[in-house]
Amino acid sequence: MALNITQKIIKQHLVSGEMTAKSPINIKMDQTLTQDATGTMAYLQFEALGVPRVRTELSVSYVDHNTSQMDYKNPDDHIFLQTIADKFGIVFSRPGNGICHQVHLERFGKPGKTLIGSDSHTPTCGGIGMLAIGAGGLDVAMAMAGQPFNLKMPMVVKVNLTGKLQPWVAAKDVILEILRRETVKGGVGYVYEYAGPGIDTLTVPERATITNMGAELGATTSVFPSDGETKRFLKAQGREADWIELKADPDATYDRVIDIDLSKIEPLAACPHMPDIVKPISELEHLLVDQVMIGSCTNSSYTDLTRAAMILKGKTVHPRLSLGIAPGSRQVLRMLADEGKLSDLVAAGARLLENACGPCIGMGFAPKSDAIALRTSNRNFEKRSGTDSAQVYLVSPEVAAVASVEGKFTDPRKWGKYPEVKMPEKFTIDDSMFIFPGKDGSKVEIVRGPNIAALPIKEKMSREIAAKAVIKVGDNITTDHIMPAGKYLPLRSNVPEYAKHVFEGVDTQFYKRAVEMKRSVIIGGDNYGQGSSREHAALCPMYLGIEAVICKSFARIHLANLVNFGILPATFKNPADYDRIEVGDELKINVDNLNGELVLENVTRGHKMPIVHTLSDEDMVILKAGGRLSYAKQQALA
Ligand code: MIC
Ligand code: SF4
Repeated sequence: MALNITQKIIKQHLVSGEMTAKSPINIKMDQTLTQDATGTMAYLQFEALGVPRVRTELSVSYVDHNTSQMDYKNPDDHIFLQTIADKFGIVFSRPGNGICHQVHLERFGKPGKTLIGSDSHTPTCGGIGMLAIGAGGLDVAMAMAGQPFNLKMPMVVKVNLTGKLQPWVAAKDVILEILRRETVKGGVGYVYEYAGPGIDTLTVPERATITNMGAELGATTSVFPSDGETKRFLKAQGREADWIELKADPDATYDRVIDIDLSKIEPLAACPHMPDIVKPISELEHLLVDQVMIGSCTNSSYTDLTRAAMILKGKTVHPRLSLGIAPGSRQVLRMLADEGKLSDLVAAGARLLENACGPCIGMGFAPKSDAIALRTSNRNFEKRSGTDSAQVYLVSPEVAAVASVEGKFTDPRKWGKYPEVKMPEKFTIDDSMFIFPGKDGSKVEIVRGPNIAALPIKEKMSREIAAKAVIKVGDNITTDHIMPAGKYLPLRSNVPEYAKHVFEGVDTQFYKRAVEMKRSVIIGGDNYGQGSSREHAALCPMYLGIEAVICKSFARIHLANLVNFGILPATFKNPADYDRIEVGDELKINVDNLNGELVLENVTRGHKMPIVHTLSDEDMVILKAGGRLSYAKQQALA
């Protein structure tokens, strides 16, 4: 049977299940990655599983989110991560080495392999033909323990690329065009697989920008073929031996096809506050710009920053704005420095930020009140930048660089000659900031500072959920709404403290109310939990006594995280029933038989409404046990 790339990789890694759309499958994960903000929990969970050593081909622990070190909390996390990596056989990427997705693409990703990462932008490595999936930390911990990853067999969209990008039009504009068409929830349940002659015109970093931001579609992942261009990239990284050819069979079939003529795309921006509110730059030229940031895992490659340097060379950033640059990795930073491009950027007035996530997740470089900020990152959710009233637009490095000189949105096609950047034949290779684990970790002491709190675990699910509606929210609620990051990010290893900030930006009384109610239920709209993989958006609500989330529809990773932490995720069978519940209403759900018909009773208003779920048999057992960790422990004991 003819197969597409997604099916080929899944087939090679299938442990159990039927490869028919939407049926539950288990696949073997070759590699894992974590970053520090989700990693501390993932490793505490791994430790709780009692497995002496990781059972993957490769596991890497990156430090890139919490790097500001305003007090002991971040460095405590770092040393915990470093020692636990050594103990369990994990490669540790030291702070200063770069953003996990950029570094993994450069140094470790392999075509045809599977990767699970505790960060939603793990699909970046789809740019070199990996099946790379973002998940909660607990799913990554299970994969490190050698357990297969459980997911629904995805449907596959063929994105048929033809033509060639015009000068000043970038890979970022391609994914923005796809987001404009498909929306932030259009990709749920799908893999976006790139095909067609247009592929030959895109370099690996460009492909990685596209697969990175495929996360914003809600997709399971995105993947490009592994071809001659992939081989050139791996060769330039000194890793030619990691290359294999990978392409879809000529008569492979897909569930859906979208056609994109690259030559027709124009420079675009995602407007506040969603990545799918996309407009051409030419329609935004009346807007003055107060801040520009070039960086993040979407657009911080050598080619991105080199092009920005070429645009800015000999110019000065406009007096009304501040330009921050954050190269994606130490490799990128060193090459820019060695080639004099860093000097060009700094001479133009760019402020050099650390090669880490930084402003993307609201860690520094916040815009001023009401600012219009142009960023090359992937998410412009309200308040994420750290400034509640800021208006963040997502753009390509080209648009960002031109705007930083002009002080306003400017269609870059007016700027003159397009700076062509050649892909290097050899990247600067220096793996000295990785710590490779010793052969035997049994003697290694794990260092735990006071910021590493114990892991909360839920008790078994009772036969009936009797709880109050604690909050009612609308559509497209992101995990940034549920569990704000930014200034609270250092609390990731301390659930009792972090839980005080659940839903803070939406409703300042949430925490108080949840504590008073003891047991409660969240009512949501469509695409509840979109965005990041942060399991704290389930773990902290679980800690506050949330028993169920009932909404119109869920985002994939968040749904899995709710199950992992023993919270029932269900949807209204009749979406109009959403209107029949208000905050404070007393609710009951008989969950004795999760397999049967579930009814949500609004005791306060005297309504009964059917609710449904998409849980697999295994998910149901996990929920009953009080979450995946409780389940794994109970199994281990048995
Ligand atoms: C993000 O971009 O929102 C993050 C911060 O990288 C998250 C992970 C986290 O919350 O730690 C993600 O994308 O999964
Ligand atoms: Fe870091 Fe931003 Fe990428 Fe998340 S999206 S991994 S915060 S750079």
